Amino acid sequence: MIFESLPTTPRSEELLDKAFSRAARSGRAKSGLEAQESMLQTASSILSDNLENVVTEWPDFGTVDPFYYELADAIVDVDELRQSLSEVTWASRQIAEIRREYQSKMRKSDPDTARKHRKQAFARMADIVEEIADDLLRVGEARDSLKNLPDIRPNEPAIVVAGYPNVGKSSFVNRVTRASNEIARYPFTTKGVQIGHFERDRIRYQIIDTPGLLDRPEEDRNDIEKQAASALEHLADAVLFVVDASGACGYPLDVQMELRDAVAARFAERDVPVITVCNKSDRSTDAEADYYMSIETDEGVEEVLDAAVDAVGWSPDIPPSRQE
Ligand SMILES: Nc1nc2c(ncn2[C@@H]2O[C@H](COP(=O)(O)OP(=O)(O)OP(=O)(O)O)[C@@H](O)[C@H]2O)c(=O)[nH]1
Ligand SMILES: [Mg+2]
Repeated sequence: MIFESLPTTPRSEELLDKAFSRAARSGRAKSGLEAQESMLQTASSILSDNLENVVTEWPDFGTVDPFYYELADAIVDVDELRQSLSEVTWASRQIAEIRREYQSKMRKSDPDTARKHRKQAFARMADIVEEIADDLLRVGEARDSLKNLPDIRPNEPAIVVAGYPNVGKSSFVNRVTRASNEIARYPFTTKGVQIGHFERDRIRYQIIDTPGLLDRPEEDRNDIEKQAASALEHLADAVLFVVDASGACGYPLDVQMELRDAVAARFAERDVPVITVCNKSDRSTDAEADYYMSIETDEGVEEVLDAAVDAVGWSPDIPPSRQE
């Protein structure tokens, strides 16, 4: 997960406290002009290094995988975040600039004048850091909400399981992934997104159950859900659309098929195959589907999995970076 390694973002007061108290300590170890120079050097490098570090661990949103972009954008406003990151970069450079300016002013000056310059430099640096206080807060909040996102990897093949509630999506994911499941909390759905893994021909597949995201018509979704659905469109290499012909799920089949058509149309734009699977075949098979299965009796389940793997179309002999 690319957001996992993001470091904590300091708040402006914390950063200033740290920089100026270290500077005071380094000044106490010396005297005269040397003390003032050392203080300037210490404070400015703590400030500009820390500000730079805030930015460098973030991925470049201009080139990041679209799945991550959409995902991040569903949770934080990426445009605002990028703006704040560039303000922080600006501040880091300003601090370095101020240091250079006062270093040359202090050169060969007497200790009293040097002290005056050093104080002036500190005041200007503090102004700069205070100016970006809100940006640091915004970056810190974004980092906190993105850091613990579940580990979905855009460079591993992904099979997305979609369909109306109660049709047996979770039962299927549980059945094919056994105990290797992880229920992940995403901020845009009250139910957890479930991510399971299974292996075929040494390739690891992610299988993702998406409650609350692809189980309603597009127009019933709010903006954040739309964004999350869009992230899934970027991620999926194949979609299993599960229907329940028995009606036990509580939704008539024609309504389920309408949603299937809408989902299929959306994914067709990205050339992602959508396979229609009629589940609960122990009760009814009265639906036009590509495959029929029953989680209850285990009939047809392996065939559905094979079909999904085929649809993904990865070859075990090609490295992941060159698949597709
Ligand atoms: N008879 C029968 N019941 C099944 C089958 N598969 C699942 N069920 C039942 O259908 C109900 C719903 O299954 P879930 O797997 O929770 O359905 P879901 O699609 O994940 O539902 P949401 O998480 O609400 O979207 C459960 O009571 C299952 O036991 C099947 O093949 N046959
Ligand atoms: Mg479920």
